[in-house]
Parts: sequence; C-alpha cells; structure tokens
Amino acid sequence: MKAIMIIGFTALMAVALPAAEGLCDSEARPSPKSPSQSEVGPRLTRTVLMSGLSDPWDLAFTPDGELLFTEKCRGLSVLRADGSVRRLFGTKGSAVVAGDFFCRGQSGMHGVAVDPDFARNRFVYVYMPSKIGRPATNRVIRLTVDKDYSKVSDRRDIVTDIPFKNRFNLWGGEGTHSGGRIRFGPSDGFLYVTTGDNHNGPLPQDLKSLGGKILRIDRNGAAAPGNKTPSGGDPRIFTYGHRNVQGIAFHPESGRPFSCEHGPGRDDEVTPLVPGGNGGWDPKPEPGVDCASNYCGYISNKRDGTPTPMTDTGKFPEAMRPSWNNNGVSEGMSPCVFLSGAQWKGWEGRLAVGFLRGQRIDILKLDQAGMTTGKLTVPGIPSERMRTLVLGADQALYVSTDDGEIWRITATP
Ligand SMILES: [Ca+2]
Repeated sequence: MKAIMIIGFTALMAVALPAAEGLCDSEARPSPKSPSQSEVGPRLTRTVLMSGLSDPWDLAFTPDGELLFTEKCRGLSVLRADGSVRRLFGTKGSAVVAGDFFCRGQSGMHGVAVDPDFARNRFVYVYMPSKIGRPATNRVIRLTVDKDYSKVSDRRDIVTDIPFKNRFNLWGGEGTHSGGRIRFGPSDGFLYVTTGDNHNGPLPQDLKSLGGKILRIDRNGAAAPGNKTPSGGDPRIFTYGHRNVQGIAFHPESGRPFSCEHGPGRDDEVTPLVPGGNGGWDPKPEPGVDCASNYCGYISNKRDGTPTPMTDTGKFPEAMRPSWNNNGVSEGMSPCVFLSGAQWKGWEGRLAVGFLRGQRIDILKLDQAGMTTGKLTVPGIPSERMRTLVLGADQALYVSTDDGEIWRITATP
C-alpha cells in the first residue's frame, strides 16, 4: 500500500452548495433550497491507497478488513491490511489461473462481491466473460478464499448465460455493454447482478434473455423469491428494459435498490427499482424502421425520428420513472453508493454517483419516494473517470479510477 498523497481540504456545503446545487430535471421538481445548517457538508481527506493498477474495476471489503479488487484484464486480487497484495484469480501470475477468462473491449473482470455469511463460508463472487461455451458469455463465479488469502478454490459458475457481445458491428466492438456490477442486498441477502444490452436491439425487452437486466439470485445462482418477473420470463430477472447498468446502490434505511445507468449520449438515469419493473429501454426498430445491425440505441427506433428514449413511457406506461436524469446529455454515469454515518454531516443518506466521461462525483439528495431534489459536486478531488464507489466498514468512501488508482475519502464532521 502506498499512501503517496494526503490532501486535506474543507468542503463546507455552505460554500459549495449554492454554486453546485441545481436540478437537471427541474420542471417536475421543487426549486433548490438554500442550504440549511443541517446540509453543511463534511471536511474531506483523500488518500491514494494504490496507484499504477491496470483498469481497476470493482472493490469489496471482507469482514476482516481485506480489500478485494478486480483489474479488467488481470483478474481478482486482494490488498491485505498489512499492505501486501496477492493476485488470487485470473490471468497468468494469479494463484489460480482461469484459462477461460479473457478481456475484450469494455469487458473483462468486472464486479466483485463478498458473501454476507463470508465469516462462515469464505465465498466471494466475480463477474467476467468466459470462453468455456460457444459463443462466449458473461458469468458470475463463486470462489472460496482460504484464511490466509493465498489462494481460491471450489470454483462454481452460478450464472453462465449472461449474453456477451461476440461480434463487432457499426455501433462498437466486441465486449461492449456487458454490465457487470454485483452487489448483495444488505436487507434481503440476495445477489443483484447488472447486465448490458450488447448492442442487441431486442435484448432488453426479451424476458427469456439475461441481457439488459438486473438479476436477483441466491448464492447458488437460483432465482430469489419475490422477483415478480413477468409471466413467462426467466425467474432470475428482477428488472428489465435496461441499457448497460454498472451502478446499483441500496438505501441505508429502506434497503430499496437504485440503479445508476449511463445513456447513449443523453439521459444518464438514477432509478428506484421495483420488483418486476421495466426500465423502458427498447432499442429495437419499430415496424417500418431500419437500424444497422437491428440496433437503434444511438438513433431513433421510431418512424417519427425522435431519439430512442432511456425510458419510453409512451410505449411502456408502467415503466419505472427515473429519480434523476441528465436532461439530455450523458456523462457516463457508472457507480453509485449511499453515504451513511454521522461524519458525512449533511451528506448522510445521500447518493454518491460517479461519472466516467464527466470525471467527477456528484451527491444527490433524494426525498422519501426516492426522487432527486438536489445535487452538488464533490469539490477538491482530481478529475478522473470514476469507475467504482464503495463504502468501507469505516464508512469512508473508496473510489477506483480508470487512471489506475484506488482512493479513500474520509469525512470528519
Ligand atoms: Ca429507464
């Protein structure tokens, strides 16, 4: 571990909020209020825990304080509390080499999650493409970590049939739109798996396919009870009609899941999820419309030429309404996590969202229904593509960036 930089700065909301707070979809929302004393933010300190990594993707802490992290083209590693690093699972040089693992384009080893009962079963989970089958697919793989974090064993592929984009087309190369965040719900104990549409028009609304979905499963990969998948659909599907979800967060009080999803050049969306809900993304051409490779995600799927909407409430009146969208632009919103702990002061309970192209972290204020009523940008941190946000047991915010770093951002009241 290299604590190579410590920056202390004051992020007083009373100063930062008036300039930063504003609603992107202000038509249907109340006006931003002046910051009250209760909204005063914390003092923040940023520490660089690691640098020089190769496309770090996801982060997860085990109950004994070890930090698991993935690198897109290398695999799963652990940063021990004593500062040592061990490569556990992935390409050559790992304790266990996965010969079927590969990375291509956007895809590689993405999500990592720790079993809620880890202290007893030592299970961890990763999301990665595999060439075991033909064509290749994305998989969720369960591994058992030994007590010394020196190796993994007992690989079990608990989901094997998440679609992977195997062919280049006009819209992008192989491996595009693979989703890949995996998180256990803190209140229900089930594993949520976010997937992508693979630039495949019919996939998000196809209830037989796992692409463009959020799955909810148990630790063996079986459908969790209560998914309310529409009749005839794969029972592992929790919500459908998504584009390429790479952020999911759970409200600290209600446990309700929220997706954070980037749009096709417009309309990043944060969406409070409901079981069986439709996200309203449908990039397949309507009758009489022609789109290259049968995918209209970047153009129009309609005869009237209007852009394919991230939430098509005309076609799907019951679609889940986003809590927030980027009002016509996309800045590559990717990870999100709720902040909890009194040291976050006025930010406690708010949703932190990271942006790739936007290269920043925003803090969204939500009302009881999960609708966004205000936002601000975290001040004083470098502009980087923010890939992952997680909260540690110390309630600090841990960040991975596409620049190869892992940060810890601590708050002090
Ligand atoms: Ca949507």
